[in-house]
Amino acid sequence: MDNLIRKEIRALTRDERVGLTSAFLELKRRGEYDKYVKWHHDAMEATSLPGEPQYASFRNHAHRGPAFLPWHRWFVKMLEDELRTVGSFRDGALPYWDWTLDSENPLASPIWTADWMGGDGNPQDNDFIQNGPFSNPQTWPVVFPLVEGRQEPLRRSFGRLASTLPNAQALARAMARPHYSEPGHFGEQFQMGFCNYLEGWVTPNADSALTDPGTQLHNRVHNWIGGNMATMMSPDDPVFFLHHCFVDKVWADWQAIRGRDNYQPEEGGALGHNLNDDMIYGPGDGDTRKRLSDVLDIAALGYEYSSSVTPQPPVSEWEHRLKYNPYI
Ligand SMILES: [Cu+2]
Repeated sequence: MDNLIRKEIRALTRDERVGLTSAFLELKRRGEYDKYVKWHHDAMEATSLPGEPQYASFRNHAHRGPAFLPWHRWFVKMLEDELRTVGSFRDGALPYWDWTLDSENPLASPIWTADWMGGDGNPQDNDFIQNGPFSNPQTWPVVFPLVEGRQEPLRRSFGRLASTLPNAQALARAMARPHYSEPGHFGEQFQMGFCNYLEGWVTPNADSALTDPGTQLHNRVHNWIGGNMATMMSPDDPVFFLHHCFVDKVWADWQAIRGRDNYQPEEGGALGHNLNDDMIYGPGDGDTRKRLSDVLDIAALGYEYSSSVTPQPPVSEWEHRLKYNPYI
């Protein structure tokens, strides 16, 4: 079977967009969506619910460490496979949102239109979003924070927690890193491995070429969107998956340069972060639970990425890319 081709959000037809948003709504209606929110929540370090591990050595199993990329690769793939069980998305592939294309004018991104993912929240009304396919709490109830019986609309707060989206220059700084991870393997600002860089923990304190203050890249996108996206339950907002699809593409692009099997550490890292460790706290159950080493090859998982984006980004973006593109 041919690989699925994941395209940039701007390259989808209107029918493809509607097919995708309808499939998200159908998974929610079937009661199959919120398990993704729970898996993500349970894999995170900070705890907010009774009965969760409180001991100091408890480590985040999906973030702030090298498992970040493979854990989320499988998380996104499982969701994509389940979306494809819905008729409207039978032949679909999840699109990626290249947020660097929108860094100069994030509010004008086509992703926020009412026939795509909908727009910003209303600060006068708890940051609840006002339009789009996910604004109706009857059809897109957010169960927050996974407390039985409590539901509310989706929240966003564009630009409040971070004032800008990451730009192509910041992304190129990550792409230029030669090692997947570096000794220590913790998500702190002087650990300059590719994965830590892309997750966003390397700040201008460690790389003065970065122009935005504070947290970067993947983290910054969560914060710029705000609302549910800035919580442990960030998959409550389906834009999570379009964001993480791009993060996954960036990793696949880096793997094409540096080698697919260039994962570190092989051993000696935190539990759940070594090459042959199982992914902890999902994603998946039983046969769908994977080891990190099972997901290093996207072709073996049945998909690839289209690099063509329509329309072309502004010239200045391309200049950044040409200047820093490690292919050249
Ligand atoms: Cu995550």
